[in-house]
This record gives sequence, C-alpha cells and structure tokens, in this order.
Amino acid sequence: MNAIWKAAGAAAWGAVSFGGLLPVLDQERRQKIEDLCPNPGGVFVAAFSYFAGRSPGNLALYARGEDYHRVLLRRLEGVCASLKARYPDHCFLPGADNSPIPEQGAAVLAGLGEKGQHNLLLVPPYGSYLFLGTILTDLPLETSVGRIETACSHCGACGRACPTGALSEHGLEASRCLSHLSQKKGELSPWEAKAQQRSPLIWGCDLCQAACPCNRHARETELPEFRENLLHALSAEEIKDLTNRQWKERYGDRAFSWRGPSVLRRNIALLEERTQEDDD
Ligand code: B12
Ligand code: SF4
Ligand code: SF4
Repeated sequence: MNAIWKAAGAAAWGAVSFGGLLPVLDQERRQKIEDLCPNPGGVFVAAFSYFAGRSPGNLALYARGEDYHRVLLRRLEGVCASLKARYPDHCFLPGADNSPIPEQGAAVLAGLGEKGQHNLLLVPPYGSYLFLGTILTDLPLETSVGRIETACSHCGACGRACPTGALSEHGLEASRCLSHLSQKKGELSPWEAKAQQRSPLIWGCDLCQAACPCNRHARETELPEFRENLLHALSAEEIKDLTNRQWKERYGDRAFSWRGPSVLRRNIALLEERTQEDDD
C-alpha cells in the first residue's frame, strides 16, 4: 500500500475505519456517506504538499499552481484504479473538498498529524502547506497507527499574525477569516471591506501559516502541478475586460477560477484603494 501512495505523490497517508470516523460525523454527513457507499468500511486519507517557496505575489500559495481539486482527484483516481485491481469486489470513491467527509477530522483520526492552533493539519516536515484528499470504500479498513510526533508548540504566533482576530482558543471563526472574505460574493460590509484591505493578497490568506515556526523550513513539494507554471499574481489590467469565457479559457485550471472575475476585481480595487490611502 505504501508503494501505491508514494507513486501517487502523497506526503503522508493513513486509514480510518468507518466506526472510527463516527465521532466526527453528524447524522447528515453519515447519511450522505451511506448514500454514496452503502456499507462503508472506512476512509483512506492522504496529504499532498503544495509548498514551492515564497515568491512575492498577491495570490495565496495554495492557489498558484493547478487547481488542487483537479490534481488530487486525478492522483486519487490512480490510487483507486490500483485498489480496484487488487479488490475488484469493492468500491473506491475519491474526494477532495467535495465529499461529505470532514477531511481534517478524518486525517487526524487516520494518524496523519494533528491540527495546529492555526486550525490546519500539520505533518512534519511539510508543515501545514498541504491539501487533503480521501477515498471512501466499502472495503473494511483498520485504523492506522498514528504518528506520535506533535508539532504545534502553542506559541501563539499564528493568532498574533491574524489581522482580523479570526483565531482564538475556540478555533477559527470563519466569517472573520480573510480566506473566506476574499471569496465572498457581492458587496462587502464596511467591516469586511476594511478587513480585506488589511490583506496583502487578493485571494486566500497565508498570514497564520507564514508565521508558524513549523512552516519555516517546510519541505517543498515534488509535485509538478504545484511547482511548475505557477501564477503568483494577477493585476487589474490582466483581468479588466475579460468575458466569462475568456476568464475560463485563461484561468479555468486555477483554484480561484470558480468564483469568476468580479470578486477578484473587487479585491484588487480594495487593495489599490488602500495603497493609494497609504501614499497620501
Ligand atoms: C469551508 C472550508 C474553508 C472555509 C471555512 C473553514 C472552517 N474550518 O470553518 C474558509 C474559506 C475560511 C477556509 C479557509 C482555508 N482553507 Co479551507 N476548507 C474548507 C472545507 C471545504 C470544509 C471545512 C469544514 O467545514 N469542515 C467540516 C468540519 C466539521 O470538519 P473538519 O474541518 O474536519 O473539523 C473537525 C475536525 O477537525 C475535528 N477534529 C480536529 N481534531 C480532532 C481530533 C480528534 C481526536 C477528533 C475526534 C476530532 C478532531 O473537529 C472539527 C469539528 O468536528 C475543507 C475541506 C473539507 N471538505 O473538509 C477545506 C480545508 C480545511 N481548507 C484548506 C485550506 C488549505 C485552507 C486555507 C489554508 C486556504 C488559504 N490559504 O486561504 C485557509 C485556512 C484558514 C485557516 N486558518 O483555517 C485545507 C486544509 C489542509 C490542512 N493542512 O489542514 C482543506 C482540508 C481543503 C483540502 N482539501 O485540502 N476553508
Ligand atoms: S504558530 Fe505556534 S501556535 Fe500556531 S500552529 Fe504554529 S506552532 Fe502552533
Ligand atoms: S487565514 Fe488569515 S484571516 Fe484566516 S485565520 Fe489565518 S491569518 Fe487569520
């Protein structure tokens, strides 16, 4: 099994039995999982690193390479094909963001690592610059023996770096998180617009992760999709007059493309407005 996951480029992988997953499933998620896969036996969880250094730019690091949904599904489908060849009577369903499985909870239970105070899974030596993918199966799985390494020192640097107070001892308050605000459609409230203006980015947010000592020497990804053809920044000029069709043609394979150009234009305008104010 290790060989299959290595070939797929996973930085870490594990499994959790369906019984073991129950503590992180509410009734609705459980029902959705059983609708997809009657008699679920468990979930494989894998982490894929996307860190390729910190070049300057205005897009969050996670969104600079190929859209991770596509990349993970492609790689997980390869794993599913190998598993199907080995266990032809069982089903294997890949997912990345789009499944009812709470991915971080499943990853913790499968022993991949622990969640840091910045609310993200940490897997040394990759830090938290990771994507999570899952494979739901009716093959009865045993829960992996977890890693014993602890990574988060509770130093609080992530909380101090967060400009909106989204992180507290209660975890992440998503409505205050710049990652959420930068994706939010329509007009932002005055508080939201001011908060977005405190971000150096027009899409996503890396501030808590950049402050985390576990990421200081994060091992870089070997996956070409997250190392090559990177787009570090978008300018107002580049996306000014694009039609939706042109937008799709140009950026359809990027993780920010689903939101369309208007939200990005708004965020660029907010950032330019702030820069203007700073200069005056
Ligand atoms: C909605 C969403 C967001 C929202 C809201 C996030 C939130 N947590 O509320 C917003 C837009 C803010 C967001 C932001 C980001 N996100 Co996001 N997001 C998601 C998404 C799609 C769903 C999260 C969710 O609501 N899950 C439902 C809850 C119930 O489940 P859960 O997340 O697993 O949490 C449970 C477990 O952690 C459990 N748990 C934790 N520890 C333990 C231990 C034990 C023993 C047990 C039993 C349970 C347990 O308790 C929690 C509650 O039940 C996930 C993908 C997914 N489908 O899971 C990505 C995901 C969490 N995001 C991801 C990323 C990369 C980001 C950003 C870094 C992107 C960026 N650079 O801008 C930021 C980070 C912000 C931050 N500091 O957390 C990655 C995280 C990878 C990692 N290393 O952990 C994920 C997993 C996507 C992926 N497929 O890789 N995100
Ligand atoms: S910055 Fe400190 S407290 Fe926050 S996740 Fe990293 S080690 Fe933990
Ligand atoms: S992603 Fe940004 S806004 Fe969200 S918790 Fe981290 S630092 Fe705060």
